[in-house]
Amino acid sequence: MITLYHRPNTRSTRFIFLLEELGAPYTLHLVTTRTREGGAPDPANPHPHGKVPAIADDGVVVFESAAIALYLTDRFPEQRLGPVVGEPERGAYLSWLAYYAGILEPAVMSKFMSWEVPRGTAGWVPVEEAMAAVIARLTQVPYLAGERFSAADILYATSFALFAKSPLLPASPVIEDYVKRVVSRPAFARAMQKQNG
Ligand SMILES: N[C@@H](CCC(=O)N[C@@H](CS)C(=O)NCC(=O)O)C(=O)O
Repeated sequence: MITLYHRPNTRSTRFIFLLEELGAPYTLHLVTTRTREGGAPDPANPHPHGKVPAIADDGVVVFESAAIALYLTDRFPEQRLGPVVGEPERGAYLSWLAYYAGILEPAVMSKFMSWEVPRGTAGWVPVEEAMAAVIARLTQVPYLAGERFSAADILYATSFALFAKSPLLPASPVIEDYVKRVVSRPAFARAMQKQNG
């Protein structure tokens, strides 16, 4: 049984989406976190900074979105939501999962905070350059790992959906179509219904 440490309307909601896609047995453990308005981390949350998401799988703790996505798709391979070791698409899958945490999120936050990204020293790039790479990929193939939907798409498309009307991300019909493809999945609707616990 998987326990998802979760606060509604946060990055942990996308893991209800993934768990629903996987048909995995799970329970939600609602926790508090810091927010822009205040709030405090919940001591029950195993994430080292009290952030969500985190999961526990019969005592095995995993935190950070990219790691949780990989752990869960490896743990439930029969649903084919992440290419496994030996499949050629595994390379793209791992790369785009790591890119999400290491480049896309810092790029979006840099723009949000109006930080100039120091070229040549920062490990990430300005958001316009990151989005150009994502758009180039999604122009070649329908999903980040290739022809098949994967957990990487849950991370990216739910983020893009959140920023759909914001000037943080450049407008792109490629991204709009991609978001539609992902959020029209029935598991997304189930996640939205279940996310309040
Ligand atoms: N790098 C983390 C980010 C998680 C994160 O920042 N989650 C927010 C909610 S969307 C949170 O828990 N914030 C509380 C805090 O920063 O203390 C991941 O990708 O899983």
